[in-house]
Amino acid sequence: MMRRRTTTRVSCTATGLVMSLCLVATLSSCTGSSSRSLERGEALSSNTTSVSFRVVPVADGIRYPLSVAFLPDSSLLVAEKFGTLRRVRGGVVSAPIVGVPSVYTGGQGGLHEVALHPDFVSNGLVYLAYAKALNDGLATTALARGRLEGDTLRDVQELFVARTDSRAGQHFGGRIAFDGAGHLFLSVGDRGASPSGDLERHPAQDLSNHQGTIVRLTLDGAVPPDNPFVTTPNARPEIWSYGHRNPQGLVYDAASGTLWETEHGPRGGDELNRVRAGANYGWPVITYGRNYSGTSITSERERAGMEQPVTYWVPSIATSGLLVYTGGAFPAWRGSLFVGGLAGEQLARVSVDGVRKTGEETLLRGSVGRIRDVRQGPDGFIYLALDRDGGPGTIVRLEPGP
Ligand SMILES: [Ca+2]
Repeated sequence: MMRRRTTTRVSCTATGLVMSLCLVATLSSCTGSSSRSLERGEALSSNTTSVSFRVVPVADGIRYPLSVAFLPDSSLLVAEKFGTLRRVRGGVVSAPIVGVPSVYTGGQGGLHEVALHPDFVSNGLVYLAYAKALNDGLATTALARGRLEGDTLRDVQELFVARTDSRAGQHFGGRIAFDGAGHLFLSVGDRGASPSGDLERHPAQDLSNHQGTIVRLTLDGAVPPDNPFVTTPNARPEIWSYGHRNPQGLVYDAASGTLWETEHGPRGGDELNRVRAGANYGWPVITYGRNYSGTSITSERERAGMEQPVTYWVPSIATSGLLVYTGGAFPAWRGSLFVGGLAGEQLARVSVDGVRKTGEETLLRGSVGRIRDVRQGPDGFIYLALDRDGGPGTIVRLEPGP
């Protein structure tokens, strides 16, 4: 493996990794001449071309950001774990946007995703995926949309409530992707159901609930008539794929017509999957991970009728946030997948030839914090939503250059 070094610098006079002084200032005031190394920015390259970039602060004053979406005016919507949605404009963070549905925030539950309708410019519609409290202490994953007017969300409609009813606080999934052909995909986690006993009867292998699935809906929340299980007895007709654990990365690559997904494995076994209609991704019957205690879940790594991941991570990097890069700022990275890591505090760049992984390098290892979301800005820069274990959150972006 080749080992190269990418110098990651930020032109900023603030001290400390959090860069709090610069983050609240405008970018222009952060471009002093006393450049310093933000962090080590070491890139471990494997069959890839190293690219020089710097990390530039965009905003702080955010608490536990989970998801970021760009508005046409280049301002940002930021979804925070504890159920608030804010707008960031010119580095200034707004008060909470009014009208967001009530969010269940216990355990890992929160406001997991904000995404704009493909025709947002004409209809102003914004989708939210979130954990929703039900009766009797139960919670599940839900999808709603509303029309953004200024800093208010109006006419909010609940479009889908997953059948995952559980008192567990884990594994809500909660990512949204659009295929550009009138459908949206929503990821739903397995709600932490124990991978023990008869693994083939685990809820993620059971089509009568939504645990551990990607669902496919029309943009209005209806079931598309060509979904794979609409005629299967006892199956939920919204299901597009199943056998997932906790999918917290989901992106549709329009160029190749591919839906990409990342999911958290248990101890080891985080996965990047190419999601196909009706396919079974195997959890927990097959996995490259083990129980957190170190004990074995299964010795099976593959089985006929179950999909293999395109790649997997052992040890886990805790995959969260997924981007297919198509911008002009980093031509060498065009077509690459960028995978955010929580526990791993790193950004994985995975190159693919459409189906297979052709290379991987690790960026920003241990240097910026937990990466919750990865997005491409209208400027072609790569934006990261960061948190430090639920503490102060920041938005930064990668720009080309030394
Ligand atoms: Ca799998």
